[in-house]
Parts: sequence; C-alpha cells; structure tokens
Amino acid sequence: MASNQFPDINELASFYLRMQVIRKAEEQLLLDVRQGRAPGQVHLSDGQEAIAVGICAHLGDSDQITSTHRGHGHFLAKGGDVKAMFAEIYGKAEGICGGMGGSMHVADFSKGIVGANGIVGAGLGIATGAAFANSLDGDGRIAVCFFGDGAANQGSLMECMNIAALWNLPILFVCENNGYSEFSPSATVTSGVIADRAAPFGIPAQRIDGNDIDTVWSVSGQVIADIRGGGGPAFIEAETYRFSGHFSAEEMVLATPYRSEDEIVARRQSDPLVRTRSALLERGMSEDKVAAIEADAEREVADASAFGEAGTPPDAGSAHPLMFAKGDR
Ligand SMILES: Cc1ncc(C[n+]2csc(CCOP(=O)(O)OP(=O)(O)O)c2C)c(N)n1
Repeated sequence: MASNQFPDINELASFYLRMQVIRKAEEQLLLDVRQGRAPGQVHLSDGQEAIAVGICAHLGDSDQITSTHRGHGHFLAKGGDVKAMFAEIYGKAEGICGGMGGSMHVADFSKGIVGANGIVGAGLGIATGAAFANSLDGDGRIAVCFFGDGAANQGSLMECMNIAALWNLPILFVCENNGYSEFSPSATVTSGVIADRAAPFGIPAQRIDGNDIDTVWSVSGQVIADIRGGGGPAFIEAETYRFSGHFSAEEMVLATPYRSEDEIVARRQSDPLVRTRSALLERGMSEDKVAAIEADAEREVADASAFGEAGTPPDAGSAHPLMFAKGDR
C-alpha cells in the first residue's frame, strides 16, 4: 500500500468522506459558536483536511498523535468519535473528556489521540515522550506530532528533534504550514525553510503539497513504513492554507484584516476537498456516488450536533476526580 502512488478508488472515497465530515463539522461549529450553542471560541482547520486524513490513514489505534489548538480535524481523522467531540465542544458530560476540556483539549487515549493542546508547541514534547515509550516497548507503534509553522519557531522543536535523532525514536514530525501564525504572515516571523531545520539532526525531511491527498497519502505512507522499519524520526512540512480565521471571533477583535479576500478566494482554487472530489470523478466514480458521500457526511455531522445538544451539563463535582489522580486529595 505504502509504495503505491495513488490510493485506490475505495480508499480515496473513504478519505473524501472523512475530509467532508471534518469540513462540515468545522462549518457547523462556527455556526454553533455564533449562535451560542458552543461556549467560548474555536480554531477551525477547514482547508487543512488532506494532511490529517492522508497521514492518519497509515496509523492504527495504538499509534499516537498529538495535535494543536486547531485539533478537530486530527481528532476525527484518527478515528475520534464525532458525537463525543461535539458533546465535548458543547461542554456536555457525554463529551469525550466529560465536557471539561472543550475544543482545544479533545483527546481519546483508546484511539491514540493523546491530546489537542492550547499551548503552542506543547505536543512536540508529548509526542517525543510517546515515541520514547514506543521504542522501549519495541512493539512497532509510532507517534505523529502535528504542529503549525508558528510552533516550528519554538525551541522545543530543536530539543525534540535532537533527542529523537539521538535515540532513533519512531516519530514523524508534521509541520502544517498554513502561512500564518495567528495574524502574522509566516514571512514576518519565520526565517528560512522549516523542513531544512531537520537536516542538522540528520532527520530526513520533505516539503509537500498538503492540499493534495494523493501526495500526502503516498509520501507519508513511505515515510511511516521507514519509521516502523526502525529508520528513526522523519519530518514532513506540508504546505496548506486555513480558509477560516485564526479563531472564530477574530473579526471582533481585529481592527484591520491581516489577509485579503482576494487571497482567500485565490487559495480556494486549491481546496483539498474540491481536488479530491475531482480526482474521484476523474477515476470513474459517478456524480451520484460522490453526492451520496457528501450527504452521508452531512448526516453524520447533523446527528453529532443533535447528540451534543441533547447532552447534559457536567456535574460540578465531577471536576475534582478529573483534575487530581487518586490518592491526591
Ligand atoms: C506558548 C504559546 N505562545 C503563544 C500562544 C498564542 N498563540 C495561540 S495560536 C498561536 C499561533 C500558532 O501558529 P501556528 O503554530 O502556525 O498554528 P496555526 O494557528 O497556524 O494552526 C499563538 C502564537 C500560545 N497559545 N501558546
């Protein structure tokens, strides 16, 4: 599988379904925040779906991923339950973390989703630790760390790449370069090529089109096979774009926009969902079948949203056992 250039049509259809679920979930959540169904704010990943889906396609439940503040797509791509995610973001007891974590802390250890994280770059150390545990266990599990181009400027990336290379850890560093760090264009805060930062550590790195599911799937498949084979850490910089703002309330807090409408419209030309849709049609899937996938995704998200809405607010007393380990009282 890993050496094929393209996924077969059935795999591609399953990737498209997952990408559609992520996109529709993000659209629904933006509405939920604006209409008061979800408390707080959300960081949406619409536009970046191909990276999460293409890479997680090569992972099993026992492989771990770490995510970021923009973590819904990673959670869903790794097999996280969409209903439990909605309930979590709506702050309900039925949520994946009992409604106590919210959007920036969706996690499910049973699926190897060891956490989204509001602290930029924090996933780097967690994933490296998970990879260290995997190497001690020697059971072939790998860890994948998703992080942004802004996070690539955290010193901890250098620390983690250093130790990962030194100890030959089974880890894939995936920088999702969407061109912005909050409201700052990358060019104003980031020097050089991010993927080149892996070279001094002897970590193989590739820079790829993160909006092309074929490329993401085929490159990461080969890289992950190498890591599983004992090849040690690897690095992928996936170029992409987020269509939504940095977070759901940015229009309210920004006096002037930091990117133009023209730019967003132009970047929609390489929307990973549009490209995957075209690939399905080009490879012989009928328009009706593609539309059926889109309808399935819509239904899945509508059901999840209804489930979350019907959930119950957590009991205040349930916070203590979630905060402290047993015996800590
Ligand atoms: C340690 C830390 N510093 C600063 C922030 C504020 N902050 C939140 S998101 C963000 C930008 C992150 O950019 P990037 O890593 O490129 O991820 P993206 O938002 O583009 O997905 C910043 C600076 C934070 N949450 N944590």
